[in-house]
Amino acid sequence: MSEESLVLSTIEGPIAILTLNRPQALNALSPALIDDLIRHLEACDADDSIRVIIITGAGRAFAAGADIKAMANATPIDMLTSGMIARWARIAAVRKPVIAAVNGYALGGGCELAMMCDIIIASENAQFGQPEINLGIIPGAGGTQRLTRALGPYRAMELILTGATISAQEALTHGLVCRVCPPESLLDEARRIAQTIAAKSPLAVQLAKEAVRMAAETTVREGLAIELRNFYLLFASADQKEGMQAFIEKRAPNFSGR
Ligand code: CO8
Repeated sequence: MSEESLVLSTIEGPIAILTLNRPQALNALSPALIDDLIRHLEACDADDSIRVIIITGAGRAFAAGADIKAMANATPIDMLTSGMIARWARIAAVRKPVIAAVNGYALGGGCELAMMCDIIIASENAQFGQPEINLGIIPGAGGTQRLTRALGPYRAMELILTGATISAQEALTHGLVCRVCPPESLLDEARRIAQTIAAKSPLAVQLAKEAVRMAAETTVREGLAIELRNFYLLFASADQKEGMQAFIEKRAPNFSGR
């Protein structure tokens, strides 16, 4: 683990823990930090030994947003040509499951980053919101779409227009997060979920992730078509044969990812 890095990477067997590491700036997502995060995510995606990725933040924030200081004097052409926002799509394109362990503020781009992950768990002191309106802008990395799908149009509209934040508990009530824990057990809880997923067939996990994503991003008809295609496809895998044979033989399956 390199201490100077903007993103610290710890590998624990099949689990990679990526820690956003600019605590003095509440992990504000500078272009360099985002680049580093994408580099780590894509390396994990390409590494067969890693099955689940956890993203968390160092210090008292998950991420307090895109780096305001890096954007303050930007022109629209700077924003466009730097690819500053476009490259965020590579975070959402990771094929392996990504768990956001939100340890504090998840605001603006930080909330959008959490929502690009597949599962969000939060510590009791976490806060979520899209406060861009306070800066004279609007969310630009998916906040208007993903928060609206998570909270419903009326609560999301209120948050996005007022810049207010919600607590971890409210996020839990709305289904934005699936678990709230004391800060000291947040990472262990993320590890527990990750270990459970890591024991499944990685092929089934990836194809399930793709199909569930379709539910949030396309029509039911398109989603059903992808679900069915992925369902059929898994019958070509050794893991499907192993999973069903293990059930019949009353033993634990040993999934190979083939
Ligand atoms: N960008 C840059 N620096 C930040 C950011 C940020 N988003 N958030 C906090 N910091 C810095 C502060 O400037 C401060 O630095 P310094 O010590 O040098 O003055 C340090 O972090 C600590 O912050 P505070 O002193 O403000 O800490 P407080 O506990 O008083 O307040 C808050 C915590 C409430 C979280 C406060 O820091 C805050 O409001 N932060 C900004 C939140 C925000 O507006 N986020 C949205 C940013 S815009 C955005 O995300 C758009 C995304 C668009 C897509 C991506 C495009 C690339």
